[in-house]
Amino acid sequence: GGQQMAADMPFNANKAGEHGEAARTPQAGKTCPVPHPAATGSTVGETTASAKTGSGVPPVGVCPAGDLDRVRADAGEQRLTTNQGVPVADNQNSLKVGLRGPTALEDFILREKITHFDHERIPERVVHARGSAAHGYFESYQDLSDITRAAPFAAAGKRTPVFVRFSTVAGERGSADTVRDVRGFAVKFYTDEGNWDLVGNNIPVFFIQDAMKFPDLIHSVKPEPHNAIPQAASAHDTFWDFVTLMPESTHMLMWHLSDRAIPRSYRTMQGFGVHTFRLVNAQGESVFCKFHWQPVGGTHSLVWDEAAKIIGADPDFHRRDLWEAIEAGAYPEWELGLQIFTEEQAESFPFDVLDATKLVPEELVPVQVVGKMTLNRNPDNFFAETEQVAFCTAHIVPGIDFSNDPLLQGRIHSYLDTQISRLGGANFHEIPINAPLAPVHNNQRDGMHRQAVHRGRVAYEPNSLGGGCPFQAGMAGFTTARSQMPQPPEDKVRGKPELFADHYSQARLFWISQTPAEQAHIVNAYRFELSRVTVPAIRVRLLSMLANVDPILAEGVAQGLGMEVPPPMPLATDAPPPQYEPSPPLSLLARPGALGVKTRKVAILAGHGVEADSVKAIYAELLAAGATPRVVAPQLGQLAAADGSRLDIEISIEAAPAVLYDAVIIAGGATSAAMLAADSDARDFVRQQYRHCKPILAVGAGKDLLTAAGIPPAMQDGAPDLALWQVEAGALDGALAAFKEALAGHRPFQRETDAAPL
Ligand code: HDE
Repeated sequence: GGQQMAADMPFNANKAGEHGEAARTPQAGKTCPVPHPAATGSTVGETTASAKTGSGVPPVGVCPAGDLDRVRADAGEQRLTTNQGVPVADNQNSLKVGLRGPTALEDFILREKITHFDHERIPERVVHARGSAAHGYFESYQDLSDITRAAPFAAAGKRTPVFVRFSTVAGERGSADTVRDVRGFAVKFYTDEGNWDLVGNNIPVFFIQDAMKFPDLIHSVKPEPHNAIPQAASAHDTFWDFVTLMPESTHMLMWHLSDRAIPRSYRTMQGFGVHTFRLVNAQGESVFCKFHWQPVGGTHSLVWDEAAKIIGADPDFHRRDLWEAIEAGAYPEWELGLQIFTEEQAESFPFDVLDATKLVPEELVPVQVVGKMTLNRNPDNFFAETEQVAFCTAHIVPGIDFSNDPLLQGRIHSYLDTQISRLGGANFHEIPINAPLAPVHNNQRDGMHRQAVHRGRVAYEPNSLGGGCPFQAGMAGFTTARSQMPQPPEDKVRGKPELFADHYSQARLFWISQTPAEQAHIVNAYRFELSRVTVPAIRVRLLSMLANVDPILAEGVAQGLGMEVPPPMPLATDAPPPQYEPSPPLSLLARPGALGVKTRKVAILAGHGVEADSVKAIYAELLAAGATPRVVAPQLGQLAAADGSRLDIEISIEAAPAVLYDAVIIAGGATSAAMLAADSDARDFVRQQYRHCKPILAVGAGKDLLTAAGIPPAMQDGAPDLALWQVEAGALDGALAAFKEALAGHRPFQRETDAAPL
């Protein structure tokens, strides 16, 4: 049959019919006798990677988000048609007046195809254009109805389908994943009472306090308008010009310049609702709430030199990582934590809870874990789901309410508004990925691309002709939170509350809560970004800002820029600044995570003459532990092992360089080690793994590569703290156990050297 032939033969069998007289009779019609995998029925329970697109229906008892089955299209066993369902005989050639003649205007098949193609793109998101998403579910650990009537928290064990999109902010849709940037963390809950979008970031604070400044912020960070440079980077004049004129951004900048902005994976970042929200119970009583997503896999980041190199080696690094983890059945998980506090408590805090540049320290209000989110299914189609999903902060459900945070208030408008131009009209809620699972009934009608076919003559309320339907839900519907505190009438005013004027205390809190390695990374990141700035006055302004945060920080950055620390920027308030104690949870190293070595990528570097037995043993052990080992060599093909056997090379160094692995094992065998030591790519591989503080295990003669790469001998010899081991093949067990432990944990930053050790 055709499919069999197509699979077996490296050419297109339809080609023969395209030429000369044969063109008058199209080739044989049906060419797909092999049942398509999707046509063979249910794949429930399937957890491993498969040939089909996406990863099927969710394996656990929760309905597919948005009930997508009704719109899933699959061409298996189907004939090709136009958009009007007309069968197409020939999809290779346009209709010509004679074989060598012009194309006929009447070729409606060609015109439909090209016209559709011409309109395939929609505007990308004005921010957060680059992203990746997955389906899953949220499971509540407990019944929270005493504090909120929000449907997902109605009972212990209750599952609510979710669709989650992660993103960078500044880059365009095709930009690289590992740039220094804030990451979006947007969750759409398809609840029984309508959709709730928790549109957060991986950083708990923001650059600005008022929505009025958002277009300015984004215009400053986006590529500069005259030459559209640079792509997806904050390291340029306009960004630093703006933020150094906006001291309220100081706290957020500390996070932005920390390793939070270069995560190892979407799976290893926290998420935050950022703003203060309200939770409301059925009695209308409300409390304030901050939302936290805590990755079960722990918080892990890259180092800058590595992140920058990954931009070249694999621009889809985070997209691929998320996709592969889900296909491998290593479902990413986050626990949802709530910080709950009353209005009275909020009054007593030394900062304003309506100020999005401030966080609520966990020492002040502990995070209470209330449920877990699991992502267990990749989208079937990137455009239909990931691109068309429309998150709106205005999408809240009964039991959730806004606070008066002026940044949040502006967002409530912006998201709905932006979808109208991005998705081409007011009916974007009917696009399958956006459609709620809860039924929709109202008197809104018509508009571009309307899908629903409303019946009856009534499209107004009150009505008697429709029996008064749809009727108001009353107290069963959405109701706003009542404030417990008396609210005096106030004049309209453009301004900010007093406490918004403290711009530095929490920036200092962040700084003093970091480990020395994290502090060094922050200093280096400021140095890098400000070195890219060309206007000296901007650097001076930045230093005067940092002088208000911490003298060591300001001094470190000044040294890196070859400058003196100038006098501090004038403060916006005379009020004595609050003093904070260090808050350990603000360090990335506070969360090692429970993922272990699962999905961690390990390169096994080998050359001809390798000791095949130990490679196979290591490979099997890593695989059994859930890690992803790869035999890496200077080029593809097979290795001739020392024992005469042959070993398949899985990938070449060129195709997958060091930065794409979490650790490296240098295989044993004197000839193999000598071959690698003579190869500059192999030496670079080890040098980078060393410099980026990743575990290194050299088996037997493999240590010769360490020496050739210039790793200091003192560090080579049995230094568990440094996650660097040399062992004989016979004594592998202990070292491999220690290696795996290091692979699961945080990096040994004491090994970090700014320049390569050679
Ligand atoms: Fe957004 N933001 N934002 N933002 N934002 C958008 O909506 C906006 C802010 C965030 O995966 C846009 O659909 C304003 C804070 C995420 O589809 C737009 C203000 C936080 C995403 C918009 C903010 C976010 C967006 C662009 C200040 C963290 C991606 C396309 C008042 C709490 C969602 C779109 C996705 C996207 C406006 C500030 C998170 C234009 C006006 C603070 C994760 O509506």
